[in-house]
Amino acid sequence: MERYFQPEIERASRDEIVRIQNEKLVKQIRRVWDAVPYYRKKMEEKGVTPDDIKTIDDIRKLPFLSKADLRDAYPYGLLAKPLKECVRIQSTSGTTGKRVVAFYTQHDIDIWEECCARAIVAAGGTNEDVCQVAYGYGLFTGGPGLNGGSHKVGCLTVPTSSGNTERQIMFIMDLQATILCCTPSYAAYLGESMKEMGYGPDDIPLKAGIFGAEAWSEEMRRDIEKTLGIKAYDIYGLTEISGPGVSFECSEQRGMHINEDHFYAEIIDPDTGEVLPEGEQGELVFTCLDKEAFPMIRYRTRDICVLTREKCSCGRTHVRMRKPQGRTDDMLIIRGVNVFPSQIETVLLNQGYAPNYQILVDRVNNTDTLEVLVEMTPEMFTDNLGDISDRQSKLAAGLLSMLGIKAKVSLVAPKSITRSEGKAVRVIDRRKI
Ligand code: DLL
Repeated sequence: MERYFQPEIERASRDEIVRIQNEKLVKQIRRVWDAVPYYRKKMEEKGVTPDDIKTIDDIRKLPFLSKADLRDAYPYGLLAKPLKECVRIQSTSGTTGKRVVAFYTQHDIDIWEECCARAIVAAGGTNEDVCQVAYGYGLFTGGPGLNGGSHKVGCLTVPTSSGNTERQIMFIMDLQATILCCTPSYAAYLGESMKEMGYGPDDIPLKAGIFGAEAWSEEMRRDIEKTLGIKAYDIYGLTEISGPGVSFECSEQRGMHINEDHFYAEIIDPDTGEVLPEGEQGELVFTCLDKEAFPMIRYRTRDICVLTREKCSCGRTHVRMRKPQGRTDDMLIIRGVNVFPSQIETVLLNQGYAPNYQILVDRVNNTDTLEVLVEMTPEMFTDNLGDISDRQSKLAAGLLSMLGIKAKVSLVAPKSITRSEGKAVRVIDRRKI
């Protein structure tokens, strides 16, 4: 039976959700106008005042906020509460320039942790579970967010943080952990290590995993589920909007429900800024409806995504987002063709490889080159050059059909590509160096 952490709001009617969103948006915009000169200036430039915002549909009148604004206003320029009311920061490196520093009041931490608790309960978590949190703790939001959510659900929380794989496995086995929270790439690595130590899926006490913070494919999900003997749930979020738990998967595993009583989502055309209709792919934009200290308004995430309001069999009514396909800034343009690392991963996993690969992009004689280093699994490892060459050709053909461009494939020995304990580094683009 499906369980919910906050059933009333998670299953609220559409009308009720819209009523809450209308009310919260009007209040939030008036508050940031009064408290944050940076927002007021941006709104004035767009010719809009709080009086123009009466319902959630009026959100389209508001200016967007981007990473560049965060850089301009660093560190305190977007703070909407006095420092004495703020109790925490979290921070992420971002891909360019200054780090993002996000601020929280106690209220902000409470709603963030509640969102993570919703995710844990959706993955089957109860106060009988032992929940091992192997996301990094500290400035990264993964550890603190899931840790707080796990407390709220009443799980026995095991705050291992990331790394030290042997110790992770020891705690999973000794404490009989039932829920594992970490990045999908680290989950795959833990699975690989446990298999090597002789643990099969039936020996491993875990029943569910809550994996996010990076793009991962359906094939990778199936792989992890099989090795660890669990159901693997996706969780999404970003530091600017709070951290993990902005959206999460339910038992349906068909998209992540956005906690839209707190975070309002839109999809826009990344080139024109035009809001796109439901079902179309574009850039995801979030507005924090009731966050106090760092209330991002129409923040452009750069994540490429699709929203759907199709009814979900889990009973939750909140809008769902598809797995982000990648980020506008992850997208590689190789010989004029858009390539997402997730597409390459899909081809590799479909041909029986593990998700251990690296994508090398370079420019030789003014032409972009794409090379994919792929680890052979121990079972396929061979020194028969003919076999290796056949495998390489098959992978190259799969990549050509998925991407529409040629890639050089190099098979490498098992364990030769560095494993990651947090977000995996998949792409080395030498064109920028
Ligand atoms: O990664 C927050 C998080 C922690 C989410 C733990 C889930 C679990 P940042 O470091 O600020 O925050 O990175 C945010 O990571 O804009 C996406 O591009 C990417 N991302 C996060 N979750 C997913 C996911 C955390 N489930 C950026 N699938 C976001 C794909 C994801 N990409």
